[in-house]
Amino acid sequence: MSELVQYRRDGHVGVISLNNPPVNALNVSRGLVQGVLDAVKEAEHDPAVRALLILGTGKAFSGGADIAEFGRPPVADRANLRDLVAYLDTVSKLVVAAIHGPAMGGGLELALACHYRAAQTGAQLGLPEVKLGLLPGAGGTQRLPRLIGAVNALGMIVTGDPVSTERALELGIVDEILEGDLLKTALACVNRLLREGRAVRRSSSLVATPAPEGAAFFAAERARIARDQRGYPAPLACLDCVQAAVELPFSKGVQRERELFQGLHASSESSALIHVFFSERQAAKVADVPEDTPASPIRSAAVLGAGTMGGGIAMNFANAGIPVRILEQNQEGLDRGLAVVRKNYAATVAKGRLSQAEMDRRLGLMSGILDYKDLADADIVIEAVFEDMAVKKQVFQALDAHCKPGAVLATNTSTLDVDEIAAMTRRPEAVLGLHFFSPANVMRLLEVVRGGASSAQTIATGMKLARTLKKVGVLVGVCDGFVGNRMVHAYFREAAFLLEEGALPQQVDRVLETFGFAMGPFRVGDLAGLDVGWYIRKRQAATRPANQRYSVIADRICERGRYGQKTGAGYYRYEAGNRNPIPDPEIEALIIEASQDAGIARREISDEEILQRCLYQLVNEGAKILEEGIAQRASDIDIVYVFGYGFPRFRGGPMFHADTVGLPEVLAVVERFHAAQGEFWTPAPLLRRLAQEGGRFNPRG
Ligand code: T1G
Repeated sequence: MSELVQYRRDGHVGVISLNNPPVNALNVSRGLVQGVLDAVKEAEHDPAVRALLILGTGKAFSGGADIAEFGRPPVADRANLRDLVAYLDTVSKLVVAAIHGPAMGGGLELALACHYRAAQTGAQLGLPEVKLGLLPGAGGTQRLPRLIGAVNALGMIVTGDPVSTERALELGIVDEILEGDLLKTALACVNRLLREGRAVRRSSSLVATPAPEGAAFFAAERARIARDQRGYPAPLACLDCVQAAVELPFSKGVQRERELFQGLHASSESSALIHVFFSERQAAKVADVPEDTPASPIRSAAVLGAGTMGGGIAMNFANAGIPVRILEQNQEGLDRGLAVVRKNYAATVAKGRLSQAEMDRRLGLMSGILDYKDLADADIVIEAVFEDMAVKKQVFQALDAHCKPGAVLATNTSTLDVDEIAAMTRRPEAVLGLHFFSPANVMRLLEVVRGGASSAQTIATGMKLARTLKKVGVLVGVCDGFVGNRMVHAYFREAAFLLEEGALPQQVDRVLETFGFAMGPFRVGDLAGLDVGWYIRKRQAATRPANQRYSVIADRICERGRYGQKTGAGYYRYEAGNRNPIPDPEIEALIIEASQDAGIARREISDEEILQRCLYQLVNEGAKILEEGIAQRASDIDIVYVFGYGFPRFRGGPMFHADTVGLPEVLAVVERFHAAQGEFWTPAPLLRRLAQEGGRFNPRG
């Protein structure tokens, strides 16, 4: 028996325990699955055993197949999950799964192949394979519809979202709820079932209840999924499997599931989604700050500035149950800011995603103050004041004077030098950047900016706070724009050059949206507000080299008071109350004039060139960021871009995408643009080195 599985007989019950921390991933190569199969066979042939019990040790029943094994060559003479569930279907004795914590993916499929399922409250039961670009590949698409019907099964499998124990009981996934010690209550359950003479009940023998609309249900769902999940093949394959569960015998349905799984397993989308899954977790690790580094406890917080960012940041603390004060210069600003917060919560309540009581509870955790003295007992203070260095410096001098020793002082700056800000205090070791993304109460990315003086404890506090606020924290270094904004600056700059040379906003946006971005660069600009960038460019004008290429298009648009959606017009025109971008001849004329003024003869630009120039600016800048140590790893850059800038998850992030294309190919294109376009295309040395060595930004897992 593998050390990953324990087997023992307790009375008439053969108890099989999964023991593969942290989540009992159903590993094949190290023999966990084989161990379970061996235990089941031993129990099946032991006359003293009348029933089997399968459960997980630690915090989970099982998090599913071991994703770390994907992409590796299959291991010979080791049973896999399909072998195990197939054998379970032949076992003559009652098999009970006792579930606690996550029973996800193959873990739930293992439970579904048992005859009876009992679960503790607080368990999570789900088939999230679709989120990895896959589908449940161990019979789940055939067993779940037979247990809970096609409609409910399709909902779970296509969304990949887990259900609670109570919901699983309602649906029919779980047969009873266990209260108390898992093993004790599970054994009592099995012995009771034996006394009741409970028969073996194979989910594979049940009939899947079809949708009332019959096949029309699947046709309608297929159209909806194709529309809503463009670029993702897995959801449609999931639908095909559930339809097979309704229309085909079990064995045929399992074959269909296997065919479709293999197609997805080989897809670049799945590789990308698995890369994002692991990278999101890897980003939480800081190479030179061990995971057991003590973090400062955050029991109360304060935010400076009740504007859009300040209010959004404060909501994160209230949402996490942490009391938070908001400091403003005057009551009017405070009232305005708190009114926006209240409106945001009320909108969530109106959508049914938050109860009124919970909204009131969260608002009760927020209070407004006007005096720095009231910051004295805050464990952390985050400033979100005007993006101006002189203002930030004043604020940090005041914070240093009023905040208690040990308080962490954070700046929400998106581009300014955190070290310069920290130097205004007597506690630079307690200063860091916490760069939230607007809207701060929605966007999950949080760039944790380590200053040169930031202590390990301060960094650990920032990374732990990201988890507490349910953000994806990525540690970044100090430079203009850190990781995300530095890269997006290069991306927008190149998009503007494309306009000068012959493209129009609607063509560039269409190309990037076809690639998978939710919005192309010009629609993003109109949404975020063009005046933000305009202000930054004016600040940078003084230091911009005179001979450096610069596009005036965005400035000229702003000079006409066209800041985007908030003014009803930007790169596009907008009808009142409608966010749909309408190409505007006035902007086309402005662009053509800018080309003339720049002495550029406009030309037809191919979609491929547009895509390569926008993407490879990201990749080349990312390579420089990596080489300068501003990001710890390429996958951190991918996470910043997926969670903060809408890079399509099924492409894995800019650096993963470059690896997928192949770095020699990327370098060749960058060098071609360098020859044609000059300065902004100098290949990053790391890109060149890796391309020449046959390397990757993200080493293979
Ligand atoms: N395989 C390998 N490692 C896994 C894993 C898995 N399935 N699930 C989690 N981990 C690692 C994770 O990388 C992290 O590692 C640690 O465990 C803790 O994870 C045939 C084909 C189970 C709800 O998609 O949703 O089954 O960073 O921080 O917040 O049909 O992990 O510590 O080194 O997320 O308590 C389908 C994925 C697989 C579930 C626990 N299963 N996991 O959440 O911990 S495909 C999934 C989760 C499959 C079959 C198919 C969550 C969790 P490290 P964590 P958590």
